[in-house]
Amino acid sequence: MSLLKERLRQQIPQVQNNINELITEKGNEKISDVTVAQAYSGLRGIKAFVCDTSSVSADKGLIIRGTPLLDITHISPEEVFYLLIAGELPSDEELADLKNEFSKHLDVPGYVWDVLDAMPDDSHPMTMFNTGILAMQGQSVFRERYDNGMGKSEFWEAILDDGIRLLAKLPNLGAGIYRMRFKKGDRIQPDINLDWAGNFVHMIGLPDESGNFHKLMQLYFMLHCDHEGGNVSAFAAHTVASALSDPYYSVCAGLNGLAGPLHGLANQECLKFVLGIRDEFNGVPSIEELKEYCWNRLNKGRVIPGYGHAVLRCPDPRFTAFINFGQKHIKDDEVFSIVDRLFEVVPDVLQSHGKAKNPWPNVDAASGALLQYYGLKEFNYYTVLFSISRSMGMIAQMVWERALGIPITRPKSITTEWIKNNI
Ligand code: CMX
Repeated sequence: MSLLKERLRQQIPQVQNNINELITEKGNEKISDVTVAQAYSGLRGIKAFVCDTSSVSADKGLIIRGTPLLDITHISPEEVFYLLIAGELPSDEELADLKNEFSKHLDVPGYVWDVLDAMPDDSHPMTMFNTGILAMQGQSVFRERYDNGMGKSEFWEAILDDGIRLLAKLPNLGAGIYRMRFKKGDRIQPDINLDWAGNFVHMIGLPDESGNFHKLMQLYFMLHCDHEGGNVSAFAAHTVASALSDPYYSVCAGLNGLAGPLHGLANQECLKFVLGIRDEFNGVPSIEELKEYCWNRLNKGRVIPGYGHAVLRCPDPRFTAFINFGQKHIKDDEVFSIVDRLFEVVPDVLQSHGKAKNPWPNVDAASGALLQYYGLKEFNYYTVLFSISRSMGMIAQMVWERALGIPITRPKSITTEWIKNNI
């Protein structure tokens, strides 16, 4: 048994007890009211369920198991996955054990590549990625054990088994899709001696003499890992998993939501926007030129990608972490300079525009500039990277939901007629 599983086995009864006590003590207390306006506006701000892997505070951003993101940007994706699930960073032995678990399951079955190969050449990389995940569903440990009568108390273990297997394969699946979709040559086999991000960099096949692309991907995969439970992808995955659909189905469902331009696809939209500015001005525009460019876009009824957020009311610390990385490693790059300058201009513009509740940059505003610098220029691929990382949070949330026996998600909808007649 993996050390992570052993640790969870010890933790789960204690957490179950604590929660049962909490429900006995406070079960009838109210945590939220719902107004008619909220019922018509994406359930915004309604506190209606629990997610302990991470939380998002309006003025601080992502907090992972109690630690603000900017305090732990140095940790690896494997460490953050352990932290999300176990609530603590792993010891050296636990980390080595987790890496060893991943290294056993790196291979993507051949039939997945055949399925992807049969898709049209212009398929979106996210469609290919999600198809690849779904194609592997037949391998689900959860599904097999459920079919064989597994008891409820064992659900979380099977979810964790599936989660580790799926996460281990995602860098391989993602890198293979990159090479296939953008005609970069044969796929590159994974190397069991490399870490999660290192293997991705190795398999995608871009040169990295400085080692800084590896550093960037470590940071990238760490920063995108989770964003509490109510965002589109986490909530979709949570809902689908609550029907006891296995992690292949549930992660795929979540990632289909991540593929929307208001959510994870904004990272592709954002670099497209920035490159459009560079082409229009033949380089880095002045502050005044940039202001006018943004206003023109807003006046056409279009959003400024990479800005705004449903929960945050401050610059996203994930944006700050990327900007810090850029300032250290690629300060003079033209595209990065435009991103930097947009940060000087857009918040004021959005504030004067008066619509967006949050005028500050989100996670997607800076990442593309960094990726393109290191040679990953195909921006319609970027959401695949977000997906590889965000799957960690979805899996961590699912493990705990099954461990705590959270039932099927089924909020109640009402009709407009009901509101007219009953309120
Ligand atoms: N540019 C222009 N207008 C914006 C805006 C932006 N960046 N952000 C919000 N607005 C507008 C909204 O479209 C909305 O307009 P309408 O009243 O005409 O519908 C109004 O301001 C109020 O929106 P809000 O309450 O501030 O924002 P929401 O919670 O509804 O939406 C988000 C949040 C992220 C979808 C929105 O800010 C947006 O579209 N941003 C641009 C896309 C983006 O960067 N998405 C990535 C988010 C991070 C992620 O999930 O990956």
